[in-house]
Amino acid sequence: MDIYNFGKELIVEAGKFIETRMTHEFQVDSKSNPNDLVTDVDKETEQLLYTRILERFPDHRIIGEEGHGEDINDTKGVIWIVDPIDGTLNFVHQGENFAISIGVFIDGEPYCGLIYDCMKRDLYHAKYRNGAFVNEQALKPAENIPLNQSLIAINPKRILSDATRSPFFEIMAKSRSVRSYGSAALEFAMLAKGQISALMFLKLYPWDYTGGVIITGELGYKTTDIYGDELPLLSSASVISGNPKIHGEIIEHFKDDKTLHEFHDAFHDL
Ligand code: 2AM
Ligand code: CA
Ligand code: CA
Ligand code: CA
Repeated sequence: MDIYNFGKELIVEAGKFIETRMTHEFQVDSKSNPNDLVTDVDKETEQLLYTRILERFPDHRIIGEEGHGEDINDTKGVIWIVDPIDGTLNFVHQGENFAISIGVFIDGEPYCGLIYDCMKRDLYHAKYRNGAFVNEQALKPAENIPLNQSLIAINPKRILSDATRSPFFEIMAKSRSVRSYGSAALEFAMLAKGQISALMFLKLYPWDYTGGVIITGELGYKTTDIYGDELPLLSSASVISGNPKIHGEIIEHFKDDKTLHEFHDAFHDL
């Protein structure tokens, strides 16, 4: 079995693990601040992914939100970038609207992306240059819907900062309306389904976006940082993703270099 098919089976297995595990008690702790939560289920699911990948492919490397791969500082060989639960606040408060997200890279080049909405049992998947699917169904290519006819998704807490407010509020005001679902991976899945036309996320990590970038990239969606540059695999970045038309419209708001740098520094203080 190749890495892609192995990954698809693994993410579904991890989804079943979460579904069963969440019916029992689990501990909830906070990380960087009282609203940044992590549970035993996040940690145990990351451990399951880590163990299974290394059992099958001992020479692969794994980067995960809950502590794996912090020592990795090059992109040689096969790297799995995993988020065991994307949308932990939804997991804790709602028991749904979260996903497992995986991006696999070979020598720094995209290989496959996987997002699993465990509670809906929807698997979004793409092997680089082979199209993108939800379960068995092919997803449709991006349509160039402009900002003023679009729903766009954001991460609201970051946008509330005085330093970041202005350009983001302008973009939001120009859009048809704004949504916030609390899981970057699921918001990429919504982009892939054409339910929203763009997402703007200030300061995400590779485990939040790599799966989604590979899947939506197959459909012609464009994803960059706010500077219009390619996203990193080993550090955080602010993410603008959308059809090529709306991506261009959004990026236009950040074209003044000086402003851009000020905002970027501000995100990293949040
Ligand atoms: P998480 O649930 O895996 O932490 C919520 O709007 C989105 O932002 C989720 O994808 C969430 O991922 C991510 N997120 C939440 N808190 C974050 C933080 N402190 N730093 C970076 N990303 C965060
Ligand atoms: Ca988290
Ligand atoms: Ca995440
Ligand atoms: Ca997570």
